[in-house]
Amino acid sequence: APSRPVRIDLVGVATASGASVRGCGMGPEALRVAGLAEALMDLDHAVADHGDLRRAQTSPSTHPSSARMPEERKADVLEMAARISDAGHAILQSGHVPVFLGGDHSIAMGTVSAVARYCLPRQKPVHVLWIDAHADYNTPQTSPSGNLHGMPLALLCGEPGFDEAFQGDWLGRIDAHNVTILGARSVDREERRLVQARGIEVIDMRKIDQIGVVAAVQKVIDKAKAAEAHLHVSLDVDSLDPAIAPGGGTLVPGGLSYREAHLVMEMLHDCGLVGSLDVVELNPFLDHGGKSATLLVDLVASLFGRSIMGEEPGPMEFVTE
Ligand code: 4U7
Ligand code: MN
Ligand code: MN
Ligand code: MN
Repeated sequence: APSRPVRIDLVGVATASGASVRGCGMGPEALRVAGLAEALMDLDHAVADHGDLRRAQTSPSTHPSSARMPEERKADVLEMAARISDAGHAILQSGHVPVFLGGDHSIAMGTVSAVARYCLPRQKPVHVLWIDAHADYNTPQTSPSGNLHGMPLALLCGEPGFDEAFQGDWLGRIDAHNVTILGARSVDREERRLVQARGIEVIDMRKIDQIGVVAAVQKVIDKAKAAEAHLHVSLDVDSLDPAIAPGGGTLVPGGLSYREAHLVMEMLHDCGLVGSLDVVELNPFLDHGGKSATLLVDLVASLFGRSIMGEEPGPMEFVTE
């Protein structure tokens, strides 16, 4: 089947308010410099870059790094989430494929909300593939760090413990049974208890070692296909092994290899179900000469149809109006 070129809308979210390590606010620009738009256009897609969402002003802090007061950072995260949710929703309504460039992973509170709000009235189930070293399923009660980039999935799955400030019209909900976490190797004790209680599928690194990424990802694809779902992919740079992707603030050894990660993306392309994407947590300040940024761009290219032998890529039946 011939590949269908799509219209891809890039939305940068220049923020690190959900993290304690600063620098991932520069992520969107590093992905541009690494040639993201060019790589997608080279695959015959139409690309529009919406530029970056960012706060108009940030108050300088007298403290180093983890710096600003938790309440102030929370307000930033929530403001950005609302803006991302509205921007993403508008892009989906125009029939385009939004690609969100983080920024820390708290931006997924907004990105996945956009997808959920778009799909709900269309009776389209939302499936989420969360590719990450972490589960990002802490609540404000269970979080060991208080950092909101460790909590987006819990909020999106309707976990109690988030105060009313999190419950705006911008928030969309997803079903925990439609979430798969791939590549996990650092899950906090209380977080693990929650993830297990809600029935979230976790394909951790041990499982990948044992069954391989092909079987792991095929399972996710089969389930999404059977449900005729919109598949949202949320790619955290720390899912990758730190040896190939050093540009992250929360690195954990033992991650996905170069080929494992590409194979995941190639399979996702061929399934034709992916309708939206996050690329998050890239920290250019910690990266080694653009190594991680370049890898992420190549992975996104694989997801959008780049293949080694340039064969006609499989169907790309993205959600359109
Ligand atoms: B990321 C952590 F405690 N679980 O909640 C937490 F280990 O978006 C890390 O996946 C969260 O990078 C990492 O702070 C968030 C910690
Ligand atoms: Mn994450
Ligand atoms: Mn992570
Ligand atoms: Mn991280």
